Amino acid sequence: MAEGISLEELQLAARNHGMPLEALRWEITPIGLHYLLTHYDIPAPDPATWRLEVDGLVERPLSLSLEDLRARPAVEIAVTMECAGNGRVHVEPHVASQPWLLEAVGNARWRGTPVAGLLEEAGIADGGRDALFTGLDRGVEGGEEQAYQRSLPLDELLGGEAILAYEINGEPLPPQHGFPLRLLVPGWYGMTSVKWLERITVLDAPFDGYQMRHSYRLRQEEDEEGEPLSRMQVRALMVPPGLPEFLSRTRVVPAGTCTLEGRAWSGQAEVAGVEVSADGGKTWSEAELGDDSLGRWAWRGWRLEWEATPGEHELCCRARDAAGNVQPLESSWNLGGYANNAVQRVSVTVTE
Ligand SMILES: Nc1nc2c(c(=O)[nH]1)N[C@H]1C(S)=C(S)[C@@H](COP(=O)(O)O)O[C@H]1N2
Ligand SMILES: [Mo]
Repeated sequence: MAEGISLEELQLAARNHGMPLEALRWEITPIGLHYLLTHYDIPAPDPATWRLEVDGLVERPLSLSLEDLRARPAVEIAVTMECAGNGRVHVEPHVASQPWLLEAVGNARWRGTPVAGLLEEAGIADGGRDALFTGLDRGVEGGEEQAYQRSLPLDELLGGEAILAYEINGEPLPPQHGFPLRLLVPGWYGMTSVKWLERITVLDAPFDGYQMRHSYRLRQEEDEEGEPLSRMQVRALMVPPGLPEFLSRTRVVPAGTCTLEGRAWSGQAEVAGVEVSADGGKTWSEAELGDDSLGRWAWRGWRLEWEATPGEHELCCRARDAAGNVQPLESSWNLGGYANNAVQRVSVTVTE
């Protein structure tokens, strides 16, 4: 984080707030504390006239009101969502975009109707392979005027647990989270979960728009095709312990037993464990994992009692998942500064 951020980045950061890390204490993130990321402006659709259109390669195009959607089979799932740019500020050289440190995450209870059921009702016509989700918000990015649009393979949607969500934590979606309806794809980075949905279009190939072709790909160079981002990498975060110093945010902790706690998640496999280091990653101790009562798509709590001795310490936490993925100690660079799941480091001064 050697270089400063620009006024343009500050402009983005002031609109798109993160989840203060002390909010990791809540198993379900209260609505106003969940992170936010909106590329363009927040639209203000009229729920009385708003409709969701389902078209393209379908046997029966659908046009549904919010009431129609609420009358369909409903499920509620706890889902941890993280922006693919979380950790961006820690990659070097600096990538100019929304300057996330580590706070672009939240865990909410989302209620809605399964996407699979809706697509089955519309009926996939011959050649249908992918579904394009179009939001109501428009803007200019990379010189192209566009709606925010992303597609997903039908296999992923028909076999998965994606929902069209109209509630978060028991409330109708607030404007900033996609009112009246958003896609929610558990396990995938946030860009997948299109907000302010107005249309689902079945296509015979992945959509080739800006948010697919240019953004959200792991690339080292502009002219490289790269790999599309999909599922969230494994990550643990901790509640910064003790007291913060106002400006620097460094932590002050009294000597003695200090409970370190946080949450861990992975979109690729279940969380298998979390380790904590008090010496910048040289030695590690296994933390105790909390239960998985919120289900597969939500983060897991963890805790460890740390015997804090006077002096300067660098606390780190690192998660691993059942597929064998482990967080790296160092950040690695890519053009978009995406998917940087290097371990969190918290500087702590322990006082007598
Ligand atoms: N229509 C639309 N959907 C969108 C976006 C957007 O700008 N417009 N941002 C995406 C990105 S990059 C993320 S990380 C998540 C953030 O969701 P949240 O703001 O509800 O936390 O929404 C995704 N869905
Ligand atoms: Mo994002």
